[in-house]
Parts: sequence; C-alpha cells; structure tokens
Amino acid sequence: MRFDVVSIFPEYLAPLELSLIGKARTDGLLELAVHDLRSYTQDRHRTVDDTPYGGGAGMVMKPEPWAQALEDIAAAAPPAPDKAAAPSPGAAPARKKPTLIVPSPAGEVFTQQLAYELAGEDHLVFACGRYEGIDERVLEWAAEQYTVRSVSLGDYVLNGGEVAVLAMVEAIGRLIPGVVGNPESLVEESHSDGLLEYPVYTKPSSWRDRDVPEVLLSGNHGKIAKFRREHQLRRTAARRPDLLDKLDVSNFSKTERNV
Ligand code: 6GU
Repeated sequence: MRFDVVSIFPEYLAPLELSLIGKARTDGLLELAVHDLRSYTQDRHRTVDDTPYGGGAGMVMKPEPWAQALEDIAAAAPPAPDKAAAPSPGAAPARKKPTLIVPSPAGEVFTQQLAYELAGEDHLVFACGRYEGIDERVLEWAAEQYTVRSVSLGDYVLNGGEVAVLAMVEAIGRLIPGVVGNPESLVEESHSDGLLEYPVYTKPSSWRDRDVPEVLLSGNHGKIAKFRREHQLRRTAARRPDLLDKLDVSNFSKTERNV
C-alpha cells in the first residue's frame, strides 16, 4: 500500500517515521512519501494562497500548485498489481483510481469502518489544506483521476489537515496485515464491534486499597467474557449512547439488553 501526503509543512509529518508506522515503512509493508506543496509552484515567491472571491476572512489555497502536485503524484504511482489478465494483448492492465483524501472539518466523519475501507485501497493521497481551505474546483477536477473524499476527524476545528493525516495514516496503517504484530489485538479493541473496550488491569492485584475485579483472577473464561461484555455495554451506554443506537440489539441476549 502506498501513501502520499502533500502539505506546506512537510516537517509536520515527521512522526510517521516513528513507532509502528515507521517500522512498517522500513519493513516494506507500506510506502509513504511527503511532498512540499511549494515545490509545485512556478512563481518566485512560491505562492500557495490568495484572497477569497466574494470576500471574507482568511486565505484560500490556489488551484495551480495543487493540480501540479496531484497530477505528478498520480502519474508516478506504480501500476496496481496485475490481478486480472490485461484486456487485450499489449494493453496496460486497467488501473483502479487512487483515492484522494482531503481532510476538512466539513467532510464525512472518519470512523473505524472508514479506516477499514481505506486500508483495502492500493494508493491513498492526502491533500493537507491550510487557511480557509483549497479552491473547490481542485476537488471537482481531481475526480477525473482520483476517487475524492473530504474527511473530518470530528466536530471541532484544527488549523490544517496535517494533524488529521497523522491520525488517519496511523488508524489505516495499523490495519494493514503485518503492521500490528499480534492481529488479535485488532479484534478486541474499541469500535471493532461497535462498542467501547472493556476496562483492563494488570499486576499487582491489589494496589492502594484497590483490588482487581475478582472474576478476572478466577480463571473462569466464560465468566470473564461475560464480565467484559457487560462492562463494554455499560461503558458505551454511559459515554457513547449514540453508538448503541447504531447497533442491532436483536443480536443481544435478554440480560445484555437490560445492562
Ligand atoms: Cl480533517 N481538518 C481540519 N482542518 N479540522 C478538522 C478536521 C480536519 N477534522 C476535525 N477538525
């Protein structure tokens, strides 16, 4: 899987060299390149923004450097692995469009489900906007070469897309097979089944007058599973009742429905 990130602050993406994602890159599980938007400008001042038509506060990112960057990146992308035979002898195999993700507080919300969906793509390109955003025509034009999606982390405003890209690349990258050492850890975590994760404990079993719940020391796996499931439900009801509304409670046992 390949990731390209375009930003006027490429240094902001340096943490992607660390930890699990950094290791996945050195292990060859994923390729990631960060591009400076200013390197696609043509003028002496390397201008990337201008005042908005119609007036208003702030600046808007100009279309020309974005078009150059997105064109170059799409052209440089390696052909997708040859899954089917070429349609006719000598013809290039049909290539799936790369996905262009435009981080924006005005986008669809990034969820674990979207992370799974995007982890199945071959090529993701992230266009980090700053200021008031990118000229809308860029996103319309890019749809010829890319599947374009505006994506938001949640209902609050960041200064630019870079921090959102750090979060999205980490959430997507860890779902690529081999990136997380023990794939079982992906199964029991928050949001994998639509519920929040159960509380966890480690040694010592008694600490500052607080005891680890007895059942977890019992070795009774049935009881432990029931305890954890109940706490998942309680926690989700208390902190994120909106998540319960999305679940099909007909799959729940009668006791679970009453938690
Ligand atoms: Cl993806 N971008 C920006 N600039 N602000 C945000 C966001 C994204 N998600 C939430 N707030």
